Amino acid sequence: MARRTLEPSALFAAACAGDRAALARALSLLERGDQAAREMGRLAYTRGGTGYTVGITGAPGAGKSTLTSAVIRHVRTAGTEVAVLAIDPSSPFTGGAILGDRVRMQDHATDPGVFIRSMATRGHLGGLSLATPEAIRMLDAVGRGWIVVETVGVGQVEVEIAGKADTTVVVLNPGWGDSVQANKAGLMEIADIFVINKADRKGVEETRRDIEQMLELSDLAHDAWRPPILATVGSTGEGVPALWDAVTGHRAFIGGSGELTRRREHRLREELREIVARRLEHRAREVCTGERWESLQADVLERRIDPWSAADEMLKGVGA
Ligand SMILES: Nc1nc2c(ncn2[C@@H]2O[C@H](COP(=O)(O)OP(=O)(O)O)[C@@H](O)[C@H]2O)c(=O)[nH]1
Ligand SMILES: [Mg+2]
Repeated sequence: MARRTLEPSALFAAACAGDRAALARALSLLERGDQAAREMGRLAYTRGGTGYTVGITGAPGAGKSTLTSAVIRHVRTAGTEVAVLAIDPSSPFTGGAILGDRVRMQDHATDPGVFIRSMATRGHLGGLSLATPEAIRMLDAVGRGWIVVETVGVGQVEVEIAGKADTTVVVLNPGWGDSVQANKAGLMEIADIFVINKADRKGVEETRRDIEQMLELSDLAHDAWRPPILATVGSTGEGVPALWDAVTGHRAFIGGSGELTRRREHRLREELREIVARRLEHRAREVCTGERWESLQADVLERRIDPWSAADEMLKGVGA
């Protein structure tokens, strides 16, 4: 029944009861960002709070999806349930995932303990940065304890999203220059754990030294948590148990130090601020149309009124 209805509360209830198709539809509904999405968001927010997010980020081709798949395989041997949100802002119409991701993730398609979703934003007012936390809250609300978020670590918005996880893993490759690129992209600041993936190739030690040098120059090296630098081979799973140990170690560390609470509060405050800003922008576009707008523009152009006074006129009685 829930498959056919779009009514948010019925969909939400079905998703919470473990109906995967309903969960997928609930996420699609959230991505649209309309009134029904608002209602879904309200339902999810009141129920969540126990899930933990792990961000996996890095340049395209670094091996994030391969590594994510290996991480899933590893945690599933212990029976841990996991959800994956793969974010690819470059292809909103295909649902976000490139074919390679799809194929790799098929390995887990029949495992009920794994839920994989790629994100698209379609009409969402706030774009990816506001759609992502809502999708995460939905996965959290239905009881997914671990939520892995794969993001491409290029571009300001993407790096911002990547840095919003509870634990952020930055994936680099061996060889000269990769860490320099990562540093430029702003990935060094958000890293809780570094992974040198494709460690079957030459140059692991050079990359490790590069990262260490950059850490020395940044504040990170002097924080209570010094990001470990690990080596993995995503395609064989080598190094993945140690990576997962580092993730759970970081979780325990920030849980104990109060940093987890601080991070989450900071994220919520930022999100709230962004929602207000986006809604005001949206309202501004609505307001700047029509007759009054046209005539005020004419007044400004003919110097009967200055731009700031004209804006005051436009903003009279405007709510968002
Ligand atoms: N040699 C080698 N290749 C890898 C490794 N991990 C991933 N790859 C390959 O690197 C390519 C990009 O991997 P993918 O996971 O799609 O990267 P993403 O864009 O970061 O998600 C694919 O061809 C993978 O098979 C690894 O550890 N060693
Ligand atoms: Mg990928």
